[in-house]
Amino acid sequence: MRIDVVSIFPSYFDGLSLSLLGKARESGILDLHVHDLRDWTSDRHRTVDDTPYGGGAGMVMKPEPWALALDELSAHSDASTIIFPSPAGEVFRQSRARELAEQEHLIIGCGRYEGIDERVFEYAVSLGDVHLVSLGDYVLNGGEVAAMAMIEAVGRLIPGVVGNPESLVEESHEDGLLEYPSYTKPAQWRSRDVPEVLLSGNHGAIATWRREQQLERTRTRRPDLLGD
Ligand code: JD2
Repeated sequence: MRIDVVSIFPSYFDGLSLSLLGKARESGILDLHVHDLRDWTSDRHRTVDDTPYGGGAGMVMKPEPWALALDELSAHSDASTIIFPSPAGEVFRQSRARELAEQEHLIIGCGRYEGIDERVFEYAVSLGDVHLVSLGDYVLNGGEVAAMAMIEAVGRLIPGVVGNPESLVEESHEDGLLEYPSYTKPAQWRSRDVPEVLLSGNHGAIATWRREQQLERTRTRRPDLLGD
């Protein structure tokens, strides 16, 4: 998979090259390219923003640099999926991460200020499959942190990125429930015991206990996942 990220803060993504995505990148499974939006400006000050029509606080990202960036980057593949992190987008879930992990080319446009001129989203539809996606119901200052979360969630689903394929089906959200609690040695620590069933060697009893824990945690912490 090729991922192109466009941002006015490309150095935000430096840390992403490390961690679990590092290996995928080296092997060519994940080909990440981070770009500075200002490279598609042509004025002396490399301007990317302007005042909003209709008035209001803050600035809006100008459409021209975005269109040039999207024209150039979408030409790298026959089928681009173009993602704009946005507080007004659909919430990003594991189901979306699975969908995106199947694409050959993602372009992620990270806005700043009060966001991007609306016509950019309309124009992008002529270049690829466009999605406005929100990380969740809280306000960030721009799309970069959301883009990094999405890249990490998608990247680890690409075959060859996670070492152990079993770990993908067992964890949170893959089966629509929260994870069961995990323990490691020592078996007793500061007067706290590891649940006895986990030391029993009874794999059936362990599986049953873990499923009960998943259901109970989901019921108390995330009832919305059980369909309320
Ligand atoms: C962004 C901003 C409009 C207020 C580009 C915020 C996001 N879950 C999420 N919260 N906020 C964002 C997000 C994404 C992109 C931009 N801003 C600042 N815009 C109103 C603040 C500018 C996601 N994904």
